Amino acid sequence: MPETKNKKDQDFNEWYNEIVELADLCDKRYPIKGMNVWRPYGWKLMNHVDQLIRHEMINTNHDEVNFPLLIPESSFKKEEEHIKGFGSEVYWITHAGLNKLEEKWLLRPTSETAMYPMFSLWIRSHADLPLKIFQIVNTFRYETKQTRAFIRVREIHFFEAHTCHKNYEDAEKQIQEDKKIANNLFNKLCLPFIFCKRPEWDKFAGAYYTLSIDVLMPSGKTLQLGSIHQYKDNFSKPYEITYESEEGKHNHCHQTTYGMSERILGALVGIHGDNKGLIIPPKVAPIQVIIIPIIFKGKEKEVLETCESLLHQLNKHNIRANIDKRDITPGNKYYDWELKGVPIRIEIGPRDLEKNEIVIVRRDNGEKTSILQNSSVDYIKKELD
Ligand code: A5A
Repeated sequence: MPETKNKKDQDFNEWYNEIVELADLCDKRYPIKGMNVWRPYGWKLMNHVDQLIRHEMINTNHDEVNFPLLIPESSFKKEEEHIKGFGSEVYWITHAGLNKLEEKWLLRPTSETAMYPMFSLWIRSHADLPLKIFQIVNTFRYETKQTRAFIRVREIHFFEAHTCHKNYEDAEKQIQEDKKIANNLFNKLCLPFIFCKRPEWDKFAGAYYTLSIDVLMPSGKTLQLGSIHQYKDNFSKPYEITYESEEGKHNHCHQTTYGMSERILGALVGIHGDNKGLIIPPKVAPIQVIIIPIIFKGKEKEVLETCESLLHQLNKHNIRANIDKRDITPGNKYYDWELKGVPIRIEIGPRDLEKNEIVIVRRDNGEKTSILQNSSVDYIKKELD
């Protein structure tokens, strides 16, 4: 079987760069550095990860919102630490059409300063709390370190949850919930991680404290896949986010945020992949099962019919499956789908039909098993789980 030019255990970085393009995840030739084009296969994969995140959010009573991309300079400048942290990383808009703007706008690097002026209008009383919202949008950061597909980009596919609470204790409970969400999500993605309390100098700009979600990459470096922040009332004071308590007192909210990005894809590629290509966890694989008909003259019809009937059954059970009917050799098809990281390959040829069997090959460990056709759906479901 053909392998990548660069080897994962010899030159991890070059192997990574090769694989993200070979597997059609993204195209880095777009003429702005750090702004890559999502190709269909990569975008599907990202969407499946987003769906897992949405599922966790909905289960924990977060509502999805969508804020404008642009933020007025005056809103941005309200929290001092935040500006110090992000000031050198933002893109500014100074003109609109032929006019110079009276007040500059910036492209959101994250959305605290877009959301919090609105929160101060939305939150009136203790009955409005907790407020738990999230969005999945693009954010922009003028990264000056070397950019890398998914791992460090300048236009970021970004998830951010923002919550407001009555007091510090309630905000702390939110952080416990956030940790559970991370456990559920990264278990499904088969990514081992640790939480790590960041030292003072490395906490998020404006946060009281920051927990990072870190994985170990094969290069030996850690990669921060997400972060959970306790803000206390650091933002609610400058943004005047207050509520009236049961006793009629006006208090500042305590806030948290939770951020993740397409960097998760970087970890999936880097940690799971091998020299044949991607290995995608079934929960997020755009195609979970690929069926390859092994065609011999005179037996085409029978083989294809069996493939179609299996495809139909798999789809009925919500398994994302496809048949590769291209006019190329089975070997070339195996190579393509291994590169794309499809978890299960099924081979069906005339000899299998005679025995009422199909052949199942797992992408992760290469295990090859023949099973009876009538037990195939249950078997495949179990293997995907
Ligand atoms: N407002 C909070 C949630 C926030 O912005 N936190 S953060 O700055 O730490 O970003 C959240 C996550 O986004 C990071 O943990 C990291 O995984 C990811 N991220 C940050 N900058 C990135 C970049 N340039 N490219 C890809 N992912 C990035």
